[in-house]
Amino acid sequence: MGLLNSKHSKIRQAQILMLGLDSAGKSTLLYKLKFNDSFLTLPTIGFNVEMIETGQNAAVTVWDVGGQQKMRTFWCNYFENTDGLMYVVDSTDKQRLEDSKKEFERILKNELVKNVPVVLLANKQDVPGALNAEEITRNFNMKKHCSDRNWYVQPCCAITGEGLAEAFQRITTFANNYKISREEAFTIFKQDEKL
Ligand SMILES: Nc1nc2c(ncn2[C@@H]2O[C@H](COP(=O)(O)OP(=O)(O)OP(=O)(O)O)[C@@H](O)[C@H]2O)c(=O)[nH]1
Ligand SMILES: [Mg+2]
Repeated sequence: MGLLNSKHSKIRQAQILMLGLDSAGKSTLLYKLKFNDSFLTLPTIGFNVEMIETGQNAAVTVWDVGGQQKMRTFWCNYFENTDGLMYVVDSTDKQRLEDSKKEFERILKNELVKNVPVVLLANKQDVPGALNAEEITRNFNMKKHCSDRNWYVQPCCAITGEGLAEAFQRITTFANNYKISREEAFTIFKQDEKL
């Protein structure tokens, strides 16, 4: 995975929004994927944005927005035009699991991200005692809350990079399919308008 060159104008490019509580590992994950390296991160104030190539003729723009409490009220400012949502969970932070779940449910209720596909990342799997993907799936009641969209729960470790490529392949496929169905719906709407 690497930098994209601006000449690649024909590349399908989905917009991916990455959210989750502070310290979930969003920025670590983003930079591991982008540079294949582990960086010391500081809490994100505002956002980071990176373009990541996910395959031949496929790329995603990833928006990594700070997760501190005071930043969460601004999350909705990034919802418009999102083709895929990545929600990062610190699988070791059992105390704040409920908070994380509440924020997740709040996002899903927003009309602007209705039907937008979700990949939930069960991060920090390298830490002994971390909840596994099945436990996170159950805890977040994914079947119920994501019944109106494509979803997947991916176990990962942002430090070693394990699970990240799979997660990004998955969200890219989901997001491109979502984009196509949205464009088709828009075309039908426009045709109906002409009648
Ligand atoms: N053990 C372990 N630590 C991790 C992992 N991912 C991130 N961390 C650590 O978790 C801490 C927070 O990581 P960040 O990437 O800054 O978290 P963030 O989600 O971007 O946080 P905000 O910017 O405040 O929203 C850092 O000390 C990371 O090194 C992981 O998979 N395993
Ligand atoms: Mg960050």
